Amino acid sequence: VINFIKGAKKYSDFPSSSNEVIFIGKSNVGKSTLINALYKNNLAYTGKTPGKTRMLNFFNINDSYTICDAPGYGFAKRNDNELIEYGNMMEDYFNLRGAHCLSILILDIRHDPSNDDLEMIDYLNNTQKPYLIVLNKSDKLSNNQKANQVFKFMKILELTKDQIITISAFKKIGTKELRETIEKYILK
Ligand SMILES: Nc1nc2c(ncn2[C@@H]2O[C@H](COP(=O)(O)OP(=O)(O)O)[C@@H](O)[C@H]2O)c(=O)[nH]1
Ligand SMILES: [Mg+2]
Repeated sequence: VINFIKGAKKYSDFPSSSNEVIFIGKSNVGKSTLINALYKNNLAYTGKTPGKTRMLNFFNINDSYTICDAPGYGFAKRNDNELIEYGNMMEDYFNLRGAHCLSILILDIRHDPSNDDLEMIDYLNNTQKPYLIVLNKSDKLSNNQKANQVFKFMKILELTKDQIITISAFKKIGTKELRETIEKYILK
């Protein structure tokens, strides 16, 4: 069974879990679309209203692991209070979550990483927790453009080709392979 568990903003409200995957990225990069493509239609909320998406939303994947849909960062309209709230929530998550945890950082393949993206990557490097970089919206580019962008991301992020996964959540290209990669990691 794949189902929504709950939304939570602070550590004491997080559901218990021993294996977990968290999906992180800017607003609109396709986090919720990706979760639905990987696991189940209409599982994660993909609308534009921020309300529900301002918390961490947890889902149960066949009782074998949990996934977490994180709110998007770098949203221009967010005020200081919201930014502090976001920061505190993510600090709680990364500092206190004991679960065997894998982060999936989603970027838009069409655009260079923003300062917010680079800060998040820095942060993940500092937590020393494992993460995968996923380039989404590949359906928007030609094969040539895709190859150029992957090369650019490799240089900017100082990663090798196999550390970057290219997908289209919308067209479900590369999503089966991504789920296999996630499960190989999280269930070992
Ligand atoms: N063309 C294209 N659009 C996508 C893709 N993934 C997501 N989108 C669109 O991008 C918008 C934001 O998606 P959403 O999943 O809500 O982003 P989130 O804010 O990161 O959760 C929606 O209009 C999606 O249909 C993709 O792979 N290709
Ligand atoms: Mg979302």
